[in-house]
Amino acid sequence: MGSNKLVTSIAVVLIFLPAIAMAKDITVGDDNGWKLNFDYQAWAKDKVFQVGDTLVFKYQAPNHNVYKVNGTEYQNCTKPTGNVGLTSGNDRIPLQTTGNKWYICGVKDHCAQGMKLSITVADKSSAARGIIFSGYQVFMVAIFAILAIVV
Ligand SMILES: [Cu+2]
Repeated sequence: MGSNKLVTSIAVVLIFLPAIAMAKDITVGDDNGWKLNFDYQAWAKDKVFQVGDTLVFKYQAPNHNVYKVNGTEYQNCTKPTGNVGLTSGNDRIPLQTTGNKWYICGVKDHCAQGMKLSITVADKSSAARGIIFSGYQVFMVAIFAILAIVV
């Protein structure tokens, strides 16, 4: 019984491993990082953001920072009150829910100058990724079903 439990635990980990492995870090602006004079809307346009991914804002602190804002604040470049910005220079923001997300730099008028990012986060189980994922799951379930009988 004990070894059965172990096999089940390993099975659960391996079945859900692809979800963890496929989650990716997305560095905002790629090698440019988070800075002035960069078009983050153009950058984000052909990117796919999914639940489980992590946005990474890289910049020279304290020259910039990162505030998560709502759509209106994004439009108007308003720093939200009571919302403490991220200031480490290597800020990681896990994307936990689907939908639109907005981020701005709160230093001086950087946002108005274009340091603002608007993205749409999609569900993880979309399109090809979902098919590969479920194929792997079926395979692993089959393997561990056999193992559980044998062990
Ligand atoms: Cu800035």
